[in-house]
Amino acid sequence: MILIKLGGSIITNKEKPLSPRKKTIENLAKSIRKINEPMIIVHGGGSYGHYWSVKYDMHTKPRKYNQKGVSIIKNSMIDLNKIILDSFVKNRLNPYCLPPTDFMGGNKPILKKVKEIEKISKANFIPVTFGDALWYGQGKTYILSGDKIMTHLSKILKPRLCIFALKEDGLYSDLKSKKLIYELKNEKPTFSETKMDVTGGMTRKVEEASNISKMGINVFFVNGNKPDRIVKAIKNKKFEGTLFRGK
Ligand code: IP8
Repeated sequence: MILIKLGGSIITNKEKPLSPRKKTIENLAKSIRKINEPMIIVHGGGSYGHYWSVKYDMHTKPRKYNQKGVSIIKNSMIDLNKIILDSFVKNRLNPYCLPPTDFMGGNKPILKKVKEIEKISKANFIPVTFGDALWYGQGKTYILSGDKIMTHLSKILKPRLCIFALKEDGLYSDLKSKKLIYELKNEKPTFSETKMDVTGGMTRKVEEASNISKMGINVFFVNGNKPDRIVKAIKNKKFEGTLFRGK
């Protein structure tokens, strides 16, 4: 079984509020069709969830946030999720929509529910979940990042590998020359980031990727604009991107 995270910056245009990149989503769906192995898809918030989270000042820390904001963020994620699901259905992928409320209790994954997701994926459905605004308890809510979901699912399901589809080729050792880092083992690169998401952008992604690789699972950062690279990483062919080596 494999886990694929479709980053918000690849499935939406982050420069423009509420703008899905439908052609890219379509291309991703077409490539995903070439994968014949059980998988789970997680997607990010991009110019949907992040746009509203910034507007309503909602973050990953559980707090009593503006309730109208929570509702609007949740609604926007449903809108984005529906676009992904429609594209998947059109490409005969049998998506099975699973909002994170289906397997999260507060900020912890529910073991039994997560194990059920694996069964759903092995029965030829593609479970599709996403980062979201979630109930924490005692009147508090928080933003759960799709990247964090990747770590939760990995810990319980131990996938064969994880893919993060980004809008860049991978991690660069130098932003100016865009020199690609091909492989990392037991090391966390340090880099500066100017534009941050409410969930922590690339810093968060690197954090979760290295957490997952420490579980002995290979994690690939791949350019989602070249979705064949996702297929290559999965099929063990010559791969272009950054590998966080877990084994
Ligand atoms: O883009 C965050 O998910 P991410 C989703 O995976 C929201 O960090 C609601 C901002």
